[in-house]
Amino acid sequence: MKFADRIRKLLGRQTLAPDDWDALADLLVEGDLGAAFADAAVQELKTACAKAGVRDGEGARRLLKTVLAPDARAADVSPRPGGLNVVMLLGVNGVGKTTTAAKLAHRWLDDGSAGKVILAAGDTFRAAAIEQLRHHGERLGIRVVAQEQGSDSGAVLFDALAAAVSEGADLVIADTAGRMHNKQNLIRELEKMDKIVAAKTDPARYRRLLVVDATTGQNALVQARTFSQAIKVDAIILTKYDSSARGGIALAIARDLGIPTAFVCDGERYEDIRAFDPVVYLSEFVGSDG
Ligand SMILES: Nc1nc2c(ncn2[C@@H]2O[C@H](COP(=O)(O)OP(=O)(O)O)[C@@H](O)[C@H]2O)c(=O)[nH]1
Ligand SMILES: [Mg+2]
Repeated sequence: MKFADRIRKLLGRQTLAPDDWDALADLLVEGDLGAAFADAAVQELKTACAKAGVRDGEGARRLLKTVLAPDARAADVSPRPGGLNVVMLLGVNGVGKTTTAAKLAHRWLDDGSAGKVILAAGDTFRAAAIEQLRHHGERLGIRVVAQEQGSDSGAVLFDALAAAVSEGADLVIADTAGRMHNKQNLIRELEKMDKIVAAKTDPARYRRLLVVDATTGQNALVQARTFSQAIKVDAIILTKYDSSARGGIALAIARDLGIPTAFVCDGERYEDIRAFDPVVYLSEFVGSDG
């Protein structure tokens, strides 16, 4: 059953009973809001229902959407014309960074947001990661700037930026490694890469996007906190939304860290990426009206 259908079922009664509120909080936790947020949302909902004289489940369901709306925040991270744009994809291993790099290149070439794109193979830990990006580059007909496995990821970024300038590219999409030996290493590495890009890029054209896997639940929030300590994360990209309709994590990250969501990915094909739309997203979470 889809998550929104579970909400609908729970709030299906004519008159809500006191137990229903607790059950709703539990369900919102299952939807990846996290316990504190779920409790706060239910409290707020109770107050809103009392104020509006709403006693039925369907009325409460609609009001729940209003309660959650401030945390459904979209970000437009499309490349801006008139200069070089850089998108750096961050995130732990396996969340879908490399796949998303290719999806973004495909999308922005397709809709004309970027005329020329370069992919930077910044995940230098694994040879397979470099190969994976090269393969996408071949399929998409775009250049991939890479060095051999084990090389310095900062140097790869540096090369990619130089290539973009000399070729007049509009956009560099940088893949990065998510695996570090420990948190301190990760933070240091991120800071270094960030400095290299920031030194050469207009701040309005530089986006740091954290990729999180919707199936990992509250872990994604922990990852967002860790990455935010090292680098300013401009927006989230939520992947694997196809295998989990529990989208509360994007709301939880926005509430906790103030980070909006740029895209939602729901499959492995290039086309399986869509701009985050708060209205659509809340409807998928809580159910659509009408
Ligand atoms: N179902 C699904 N699979 C995805 C999505 N995004 C990525 N994947 C898959 O997740 C796996 C890891 O992706 P990859 O891009 O290599 O992750 P990375 O380690 O962060 O670079 C691959 O098998 C991808 O095909 C998505 O939105 N939905
Ligand atoms: Mg990768």
